[in-house]
Amino acid sequence: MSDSLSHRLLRGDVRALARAISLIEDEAPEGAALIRTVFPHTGRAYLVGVTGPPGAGKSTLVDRLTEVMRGQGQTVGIIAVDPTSPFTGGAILGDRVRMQQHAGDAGVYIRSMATRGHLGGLARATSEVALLLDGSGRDVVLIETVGVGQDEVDVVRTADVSIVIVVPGAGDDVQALKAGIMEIADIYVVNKADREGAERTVATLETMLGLQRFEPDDWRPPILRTEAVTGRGVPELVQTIERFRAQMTAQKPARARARAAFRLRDMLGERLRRHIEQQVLQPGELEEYVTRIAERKQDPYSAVDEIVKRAVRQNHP
Ligand SMILES: Nc1nc2c(ncn2[C@@H]2O[C@H](COP(=O)(O)OP(=O)(O)OP(=O)(O)O)[C@@H](O)[C@H]2O)c(=O)[nH]1
Ligand SMILES: [Mg+2]
Repeated sequence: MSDSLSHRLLRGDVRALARAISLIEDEAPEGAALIRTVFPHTGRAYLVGVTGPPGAGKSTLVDRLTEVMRGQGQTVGIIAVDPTSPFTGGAILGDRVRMQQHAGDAGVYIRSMATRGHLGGLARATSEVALLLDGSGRDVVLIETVGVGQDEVDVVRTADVSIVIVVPGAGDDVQALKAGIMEIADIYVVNKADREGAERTVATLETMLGLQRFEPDDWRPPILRTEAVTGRGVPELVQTIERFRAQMTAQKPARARARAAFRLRDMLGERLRRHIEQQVLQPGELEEYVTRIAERKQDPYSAVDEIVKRAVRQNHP
């Protein structure tokens, strides 16, 4: 079943794509087989991560980027990683409405993903969906995420280029950026440049960048100003993305390796943990360990030693 599905997907069939993404989202067993078949045919799409605080204008900007890229004849896939809990879903609707202008354009495929409920982690689910879009022949995949948690940072890490959006007057947000987002930013965008304080925000970012060290050949993240609502500054942003892509060609193998290493380690950890929870420990045993550790009757190091020893013994009796 999933074999013919993967072949239809590889030919660019949109219904097969939608079905395949659902399998990944539902963490269905067919998903792994699907990824296996599609994987050799991927690596062609350019993955653009767009992150920033809630309401920064990410969706509006993604919509504008899509407009410009479509104008260049590129096909686009959009993954909107939705920040709302599964109980509201308000923003999903918002995104849909905002992206109406691309409805009916077969060159644009939009998919929202919930942030909660991915056992294997949001970053993995997102990168697998990006892989499917890549395999189905999309030239560009735009990934919108709210820049808050480690999960979201990991999502952006899987992109080829990371755009970090900041808005004027968000002094605290700019400070908060330092935490993890700054190290992944390839391009800064001060959106809502029509608002007061935009220049001050640019200056703050400049100062923060000034504290970082760059070698002569390094890419120094540029700071752009956009007005997503009117589209002002968006063509320049697209040009900057292209410039980054061109300059990074030489480093592509290194980036690909880093990403592959991250993914392999992540999947190994996940697989081993699941194996131990399901095949080594008896039902309820994990909770017993948790209780002992919480009550300080056992330390976590010796608990892990014990469990790992049992796992090894089980496989080498
Ligand atoms: N004044 C001004 N408003 C903007 C600009 N860009 C976006 N907005 C408005 O900001 C609001 C939020 O825009 P969205 O695109 O939904 O922002 P978002 O970052 O996707 O929001 P979440 O996905 O909910 O985190 C909307 O009302 C937009 O119209 C801009 O350049 N200037
Ligand atoms: Mg949005």
